[in-house]
Amino acid sequence: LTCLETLGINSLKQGETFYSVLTGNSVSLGEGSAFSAHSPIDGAALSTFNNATPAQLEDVNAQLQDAFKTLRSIPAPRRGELVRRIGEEARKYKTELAQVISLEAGKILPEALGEVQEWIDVCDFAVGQSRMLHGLSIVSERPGHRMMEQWHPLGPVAVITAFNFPMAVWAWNAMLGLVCGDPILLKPSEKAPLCALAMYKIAQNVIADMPDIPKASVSVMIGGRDLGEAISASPVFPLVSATGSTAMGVAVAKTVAGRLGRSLLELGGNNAMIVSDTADLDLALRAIVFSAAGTAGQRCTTLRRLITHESVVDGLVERVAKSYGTLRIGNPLEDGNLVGPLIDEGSFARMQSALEAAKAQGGEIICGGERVTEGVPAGGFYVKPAIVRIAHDAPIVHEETFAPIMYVLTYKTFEEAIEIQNEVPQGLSSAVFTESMREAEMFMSPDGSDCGIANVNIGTSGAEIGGAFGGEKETGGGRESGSDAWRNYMRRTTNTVNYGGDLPLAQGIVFE
Ligand code: UN1
Repeated sequence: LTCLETLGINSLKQGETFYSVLTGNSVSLGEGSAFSAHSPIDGAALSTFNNATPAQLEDVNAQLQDAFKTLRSIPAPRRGELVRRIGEEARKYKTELAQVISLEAGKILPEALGEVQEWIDVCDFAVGQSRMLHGLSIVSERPGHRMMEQWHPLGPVAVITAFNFPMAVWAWNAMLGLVCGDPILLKPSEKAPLCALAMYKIAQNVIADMPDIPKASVSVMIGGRDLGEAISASPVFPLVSATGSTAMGVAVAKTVAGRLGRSLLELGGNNAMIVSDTADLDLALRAIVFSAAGTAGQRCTTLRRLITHESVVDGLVERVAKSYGTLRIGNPLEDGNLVGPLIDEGSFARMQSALEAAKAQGGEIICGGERVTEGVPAGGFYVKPAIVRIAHDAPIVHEETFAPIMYVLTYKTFEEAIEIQNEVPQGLSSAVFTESMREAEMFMSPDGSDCGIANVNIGTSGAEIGGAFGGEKETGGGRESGSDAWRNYMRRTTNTVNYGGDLPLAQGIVFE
């Protein structure tokens, strides 16, 4: 727990209760009910908070609006300098930050370090972007006229995150949002509030040395569902970016749409990999094990459906099961462990009922699913990753269970494989393993995968930050992180300028 000390998180409390409302200008305790966040490693209580209430949002909103008035006219490269320095701080404290992720989310340290690296990477990306917020120059149909686009800061942005990527998802939104000129209010998962305090500390340390940057540009409110609802309903936020379950996303989307705000959603995945009869199976094996068992199956990009050609399925499943047998399961902070705990007991219970449902629907459990209690810290919910052979259209296969269960399905023709891949309501990530150029191209074509991410000879998880991240259908349609995702955080104006001495009307209209 020295990481909490080193990062200065322990200074953010009154007695034993951590602050829930932090705006840079002030910190205060929540005024709602108390809750404790527990470490999934051993179930021990890590921190105590009081929920911030919707009433407390009012003062924060006023601070965010004030911050916006200043931030929007600070030159974007200067805002890039802010993000550059935040990236340097994150580099300096990479290990400690990763330890906080491991403590709260149960992620093994190498993957937690990878998550902090995503934050650092997106800082670098955003710094460059801060000098590239450009719009188009457009020819006008009228003499003596020209047209152009400008991208302006949008306003305060609310970022609602999930427990499983407590730092990276905030960073995708916040680092880009800041260079775009938007103050960022984070409402983190109540399962990972210390990660939020760590990020707040890092950013506020930088802001302390940059007096021109309004402090509330990086704010945090830790609270429950009622706070999320109040944020979604508040016209202060032209954009609400939310990551989590589809049910949560639908609730946010409805409320935000009700006031004609924008939502940026990154919701459930039910990601599949097609393994063709031409595939390099050694490569596929490694990708399957990382994507399906890594992070204990708790990534939105986790591989959940393995769609295998019927001629290679038996051998492949045997090799995956054998490899699962060698995976070290245990304390995520200990060297050599590759699978940490599930986030909590509820998650374990949902995994067990999914496995029961799979059996009832004709599935055969090839291996795994059971709780591990030996050689792991008591009080944590450690499980063996499960492999289930089942029909592609069994109802449970079409649901996302946030745990390490991989359903193995078979196909005969490649067209059938793509149909199976696309038949679920979610549309985040997908992959094909094939040595056939035709299959690879077909998979990426308009007739292929309907997901936001479609990989060839790479697993479904572990995307780089440079691409646009997100997916279709129940995944919510948002795209975050790289490519042109910065545009989410800005508003576009179209300017038509008349430098002539006449006033010709568009469309040739004569009005005299
Ligand atoms: C998530 O699980 O919410 O592609 C994000 C990946 C990571 C991000 C996952 N870069 O697996």
